Amino acid sequence: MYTLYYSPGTASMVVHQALIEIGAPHRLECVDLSKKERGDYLRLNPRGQVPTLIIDGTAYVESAALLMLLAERHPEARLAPLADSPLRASWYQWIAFLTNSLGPTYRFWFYPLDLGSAEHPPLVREALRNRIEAAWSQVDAHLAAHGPYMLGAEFSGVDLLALMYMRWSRNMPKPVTEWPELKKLADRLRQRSSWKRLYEIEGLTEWAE
Ligand SMILES: N[C@@H](CCC(=O)N[C@@H](CS)C(=O)NCC(=O)O)C(=O)O
Repeated sequence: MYTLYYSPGTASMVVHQALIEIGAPHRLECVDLSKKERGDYLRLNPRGQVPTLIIDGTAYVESAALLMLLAERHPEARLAPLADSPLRASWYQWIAFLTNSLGPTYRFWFYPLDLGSAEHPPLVREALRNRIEAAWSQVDAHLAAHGPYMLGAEFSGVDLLALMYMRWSRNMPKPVTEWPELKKLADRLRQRSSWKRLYEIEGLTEWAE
């Protein structure tokens, strides 16, 4: 039994959706991110962020790491290509690419205080926007050549990570649905029953399909 500390629509989404895809029994604990004081939760996650996943009594953090861990613990769910498949290298590569190039940049976009100001100066905002869009352009070109999924013909956990990050662009100046291949991937993934279930449980509405 896993316990996932989550907050709707945040970086915990990918872990939550992976648990649903796997069908692994899990308990959910909602963390109220609007409260500055996170008290006891800081003992599980010293930065007070979500997600945190409890496995056998130990707390683990970082969404991409938790996705990989779950994929490896439940190989039958096929969220990762088999270890001896040539696609396994691409799986690591794209998870690292997405989490490195999009994760921190989105974080700065949504949390200007991380960079020291309540609101970004226009030049910083523009720079962050450019970095996010450059990463999405690269993914769009990759999908055009090697799609329809991130690893080609087969769905995998990389698509779940991409889907979470894609959703976060929905109110940005250029949402991912403005890139043709990203839109196709988003539309395809938003049809998955795990996505619909995630929306029900987390009480989400925007960008459902
Ligand atoms: N690198 C972390 C980032 C986690 C993160 O930034 N989570 C946000 C929600 S998307 C959060 O907990 N924000 C509340 C806060 O920082 O106080 C991961 O991918 O797990």
